[in-house]
Amino acid sequence: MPTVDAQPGPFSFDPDSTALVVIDMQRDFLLPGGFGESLGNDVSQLQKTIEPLAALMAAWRTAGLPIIHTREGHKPDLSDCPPAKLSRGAPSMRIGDPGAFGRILIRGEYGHDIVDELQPIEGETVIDKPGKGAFYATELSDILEKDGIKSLIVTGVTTEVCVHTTVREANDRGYECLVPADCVGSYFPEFQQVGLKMIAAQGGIFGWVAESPAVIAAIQE
Ligand code: TIU
Repeated sequence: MPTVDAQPGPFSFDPDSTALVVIDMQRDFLLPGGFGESLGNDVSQLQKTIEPLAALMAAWRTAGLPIIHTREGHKPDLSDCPPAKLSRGAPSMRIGDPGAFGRILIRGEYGHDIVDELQPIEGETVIDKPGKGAFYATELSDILEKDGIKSLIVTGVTTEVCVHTTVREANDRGYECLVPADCVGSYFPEFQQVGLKMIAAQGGIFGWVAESPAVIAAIQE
């Protein structure tokens, strides 16, 4: 069984029951001039995940293993956006407002879609989620159950928000989660560091943390 050198200890997984989950690598969060940057965030902190994640996705595809992509966003009429989420932020920057890449976080808009480098290929699953976690109000549980998935390699942005929420949701549902540190990103370096520590602390309270080259080496063995 492939084994990855990880914190708090080695992570072993059966490739036949493991999916790579790529959380919210969307233009609205990652591109200069987009929603994330308009909120005052440093998007370069997220952009550095693109290259290692592209390499991990390529190795995963070569091994013939499943990739599940997620996108955070809402219906054009915002009927799936709770008022509390909508009202947050500066009034000129609300979800649904016109942004540099179309209406912010609205399904079907250019900014809502995944960055060019990490676009899904045919046969891969794309989950549109209205919340931070990938399980809330989505078909993810059904898909994982149908495919016999037991372990998740969780990547994407942002570490302390949608990645963390998803790892926590997965943890409560009995999935083993490994987070490759170089394939998750936060706008805030201190949240990146502490967010990763929180996953592996207490003997792996939410899961394991590793570097992506170790995951790639494990599936190529
Ligand atoms: N995908 C995700 O993390 N959504 C966010 O809103 N993240 C922030 O850090 N704002």
